[in-house]
Formats: sequence, structure tokens, C-alpha cells
Amino acid sequence: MILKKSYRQNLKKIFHLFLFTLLFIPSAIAQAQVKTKISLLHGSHREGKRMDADMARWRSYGLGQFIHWGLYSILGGKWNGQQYNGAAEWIRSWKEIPKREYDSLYLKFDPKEFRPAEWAAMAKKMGVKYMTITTKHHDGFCLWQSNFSTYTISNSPYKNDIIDPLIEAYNKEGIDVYLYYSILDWHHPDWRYDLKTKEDSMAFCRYKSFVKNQLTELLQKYPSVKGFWFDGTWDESWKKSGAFSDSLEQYLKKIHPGLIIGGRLRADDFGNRHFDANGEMMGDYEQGWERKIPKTYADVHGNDWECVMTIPENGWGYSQKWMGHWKTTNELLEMMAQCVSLGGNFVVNFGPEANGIFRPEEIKTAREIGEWMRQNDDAIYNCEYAGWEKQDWGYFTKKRNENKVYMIICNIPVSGSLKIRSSAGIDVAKAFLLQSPEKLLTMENIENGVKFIYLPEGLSFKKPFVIELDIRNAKQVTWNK
Ligand code: JFZ
Repeated sequence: MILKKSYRQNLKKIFHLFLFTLLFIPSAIAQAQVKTKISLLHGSHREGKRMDADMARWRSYGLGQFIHWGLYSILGGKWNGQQYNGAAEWIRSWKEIPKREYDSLYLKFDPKEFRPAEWAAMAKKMGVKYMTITTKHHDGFCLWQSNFSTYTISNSPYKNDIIDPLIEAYNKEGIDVYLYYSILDWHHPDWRYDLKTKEDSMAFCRYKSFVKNQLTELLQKYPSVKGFWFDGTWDESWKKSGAFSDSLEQYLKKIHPGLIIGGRLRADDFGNRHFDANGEMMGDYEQGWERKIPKTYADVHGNDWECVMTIPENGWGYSQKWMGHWKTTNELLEMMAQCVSLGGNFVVNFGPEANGIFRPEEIKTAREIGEWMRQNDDAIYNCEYAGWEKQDWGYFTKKRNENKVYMIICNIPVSGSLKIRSSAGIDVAKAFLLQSPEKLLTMENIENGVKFIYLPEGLSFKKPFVIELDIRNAKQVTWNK
């Protein structure tokens, strides 16, 4: 009898345990899966955006200028009369070109027409708020007088530092300067693509010290720089150096508080780049939007970001022949509107000739963008994602901390009426063309938040144009960010 009873009890226990397993274990596993984060020593170190004043300034720029200038500018995409089909600044990697000959080009770098004040004046007129210049591209040639290399401007016929007067001229115009620096270095004897042998690791160790020395030197020489734009970080050697790049970033920020570094410098413990193994962005802003623009706000995952764009199809350094489609000013303006509407900055690249002169197409583009900016920059500077549903006519931007939403219109519907749908709780008090604030536009309410805004008849536009919406009831509303 006793035996039988305990047997029954045991059965009951087993049954309960079975039930428990059935009911709770799967949900426990699911919960654990949601919560489990891979523990990383060198992943992202911050949740959400950087909220300090330097980053707020970066966020307000809207428009920037990129400059690619170096030994490749001498060749302009051609070698021995043959056209290189890749990006002009990559020509050294072409099998047609003997490396020793490319590496001797510094003996010809003598930009007699280089006038930093004119470069800065052009940029100022274009309306850019920040500029990024190649201090050292993949070919390894340094445009500044570095004490850690002989392959620098000091040993060219020009001799003078390029970076110093450029920073001075741009800063004088109120434009912030950032330094492009390629980790990948085709010239340096200690650069390695991968670390396969002990010798590789030793050489790369020396290379890492060289990088640290050069970056320290740049910050010491040019204390007004706001950040670095790192590139050439895709090779195995660097991907295996996550601990180093992490400590390097922290060190640079320590010696230069406020420094801004994008997500293209580091690799995590497993060699992931841009985003760590948990999908978190490394660095201060997402640096992967290269010649492409996100389509929706969800695509930027709540991060700060910047898009860098070429005017020709591809190619950043000067090319005698611009390949593919050349973007028109209107196309670039629309791209800028799209970027700002999704909370990013838009950066247009320039590739001056080796003598220091910009090609006529670039001068024209800069002038035309500047003409547009002079009339419409309210909709660009210090603007953010509005949180309103995108409409076919163009892009919404919102002035940070103000009750102003802008419509940047790139396509006018044949009806002449522009549909808007504001966020819940937000109403539009008035709408007017930025160019004529005294003439209010007619609005028609359709349903909750949906309105039509009517354009005056007979208007015709050859460029994107802006309507300002003064919004109300904004105080009760949390912006959808
Ligand atoms: C790099 C360089 O190789 C190029 O010469 C230029 O300087 C450009 C701005 O940066 O090219 C890249 C880098 C990253 C991507 C594409 C091209 N990317 O993330 O897709």
C-alpha cells in the first residue's frame, strides 16, 4: 500500500513538472532570447545619441563639403593615355600602373594655384557648415608636414603644409573642419592586409603606433578640428584589431574633448564593423551612407547619420573625365532635402585638380547650391525629422525646438494642391511660401490632420521651393523621434 501511494505521488510530481515545463520553459527561453546580449569588450559604449554641445552643433550643420585631394589628382584617372575605369583616387591599385612610378608622383605635387581663402569663400557661399579634407588617403601621401613620415608634402616641390592654411581659411569663414584619414595605407612598409604570421603582427603593431602618432600630431597641430573621418578599415588586419581601435578612439577623445568620430573606425570583438554583434552602432554617427540615402526614418535606427555624395556617378578625386551621370543641382538639392528630412547631414564631394583649381562643373554646382541656400536655408540648418507622413511632392523638415515645419517641394501635382498629414495633436496655424511670408496660402481641412494647401495660380518653379508651416498645439505633443 505505502509503496503504491508514494508511487502515485511521484507520478503526480512528474506530471506537474511536465506541465510546468510545457507552460513556462518556452516563454522563459523566449524571454532569455530577448534579453540576452552578447557580452562585448569592444562593442558600442553608449545607448542612444550623444547629447553634448559638440554633437548638437554637428547635428545642426545640414550641409557639408568633402574634399579629396592628393597625388591621384595629378593623374586624374589616366595613365599613359589609358583611362582607368574605377574611382580616380584608386588608380594606384590598377595593375597597369607601376607602384614605384605612382609613389614618385609626390615629386610633381606643386599646387601653384592653391588659394585656401578662395576655397573657403566658395564653400561659404555654397552654404556649407563643415568641411572634411583628405589628410592621407589610401596611397599614404600626407598633405601635412608630418614628423612620422617622409612621404609628405614637405618633400614635394610645394613643401608647404596644406592642412594648416585650409583650416585657418575655413575657420575664418565660420566653417568647421574635419580630417579624413585612411587607416589602409598602400605605401607604408608596415601596413598589412591580414595578420597571418608573427612578423605580420609585429609589423602591424608598428603600423598602429604610427597611426596613433600621426593622429596625435594632427590634433596637436590643428586644435580647432572637430573630428576625424576614418576610412579604409575593412581589411582583416584592422578587423582583428578591435581592442586597439577601441582604445584609440577613447584616447583621441580624451586628448581632444568633444571630438567626433563616425562609425567607420572600429571593429568589435568579432570583427563586426559599423554595428556591433548586438546591432548597436559604434561611434558617434552612422558613417555607412556612402552615395546612398535612407528611404525611411526606420532605416536610420534612431542614430545620427551623414550621407557623402559624389557629383559624378562615382569617383572622389579629380578625374579628367567624369564618368556616368553627373548630378544636376536640382538632384543634389533634393538629396539634401531627403537627408535633412530624415535627420541626417548631406555632404557634397569636390575633387580639385592637382594645381589647386576646381573644375568648372564643381564651381557651378557650388554657386547654384549657394543661390538656393541663400533663399531657403531656413528649411535646412538646425532642422530635424518632422515625424509627419511623407508625401509625394517632397520632404518635411522641422526646425529644432521651434514650432515650424517646412515643406521642401520637388514635384508639384497638376492639381496645384499639396496634401499634408500632420502628427496627432498638431495643427497648422498658417502656411506661406518662404519667399513671400506676407501672403498666406489657402488651406482646406479634409479629415483629422489631413489638409490640402493650395498653391497660388500661375506660379512656376525651376528649383525646389519651400513652404513654411507655423504649427500650434505643439506644447502638448511629444515629437515622434
Ligand atoms: C571610400 C574610399 O575608398 C573612397 O576612395 C572615398 O574616399 C570614399 C569617401 O570612401 O570608399 C568607400 C567606403 C565605404 C563604402 C563605399 C566606398 N561603403 O561603406 O559602402
